[in-house]
Amino acid sequence: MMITAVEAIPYAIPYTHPLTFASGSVATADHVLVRIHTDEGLIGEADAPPRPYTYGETQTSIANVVQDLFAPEMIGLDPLDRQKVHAIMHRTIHNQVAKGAVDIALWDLAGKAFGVPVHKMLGGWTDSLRVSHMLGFKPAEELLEEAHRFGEEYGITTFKLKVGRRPLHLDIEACRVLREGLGDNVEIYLDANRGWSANEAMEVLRRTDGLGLTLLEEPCDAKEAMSRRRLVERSPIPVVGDESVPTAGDASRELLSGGCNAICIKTARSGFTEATEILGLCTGLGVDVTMGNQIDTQVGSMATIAFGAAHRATAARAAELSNFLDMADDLLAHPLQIIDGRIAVRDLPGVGAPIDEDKLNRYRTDR
Ligand code: MUC
Ligand code: MG
Repeated sequence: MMITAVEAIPYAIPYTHPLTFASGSVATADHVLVRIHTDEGLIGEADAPPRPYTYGETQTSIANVVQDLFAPEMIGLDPLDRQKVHAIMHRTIHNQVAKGAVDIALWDLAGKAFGVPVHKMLGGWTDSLRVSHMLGFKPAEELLEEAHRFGEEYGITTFKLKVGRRPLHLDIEACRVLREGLGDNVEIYLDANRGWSANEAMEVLRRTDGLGLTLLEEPCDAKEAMSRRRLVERSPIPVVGDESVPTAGDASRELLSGGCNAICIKTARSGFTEATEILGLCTGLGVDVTMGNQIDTQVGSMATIAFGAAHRATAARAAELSNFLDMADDLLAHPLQIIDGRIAVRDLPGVGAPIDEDKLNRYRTDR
């Protein structure tokens, strides 16, 4: 099999409920669909969600990097020779989301070529994942109403609260209202997207003591190494690295230097190949992982599901898989469903995310 063409198709789908968090806000899914074509007629596909406030990539930069830098070198290669494609991508630094999408599209192709679902190729641990829902910035009572609604409609019992606001009492109050309103059997954890200083995060931990919060993700910038290490040493709950750990090298640096003691894996920025390396590092060191969401579409969420369901460690905690519910539409041909708080894998060859061509034609912005 040979790669004959690589497409990077920009498209835009609005959100019905925009998500706001400490580092940014998402009102439109202005993503890129990466498509790798082969001489056998098989097509590998993956979604690339640009997050300029997190990694510096934009819709245009992702499309350009894939088309101008990666595609010319990839054409003619066997798509199963993933390491050769990685060697090409390695020559360009950063651009994690562009690289992640190319990697996932290659895995999608491999699954389609072998007639096997990728979740089986990667490990085949389970056939469904528990879902965690992300709550963006809102007044505390609205957050509680949203959490109740997601509990009732979808059976979700795990919530990641976006924090990192100032004054700190806004988030402290939100934690208190959610815990009192949801009871003790619901898991609540926090993600500050670097919104605080390490000392502010320490103050929040002190003032939320007793509320049973389980994780604190990216409380401050990991580059503030000394204060971050002090926070990690003193925190009673694991401090999760997210945007500070897109690669295995970043994860090893942050874990070994004490910048975090748990890792959020996101397939959108690590692909399956690098995510596997990160996961191996974490299980080897005895560090917990979460499956994160880069404000993914259903197409992107299917990739997270394929990877998360493949491994015991990634399936242990609820995976962040509900952001797509706030989108007006999607490119996925068969909509995902959350039932009893879980999403099932798809037993289709590849990642299991066939695209609705009519919808792609409707939402693509390059024609
Ligand atoms: C998260 O976990 O941080 C927000 C920005 C981004 O890149 O991902 C989201 C969710
Ligand atoms: Mg995060």
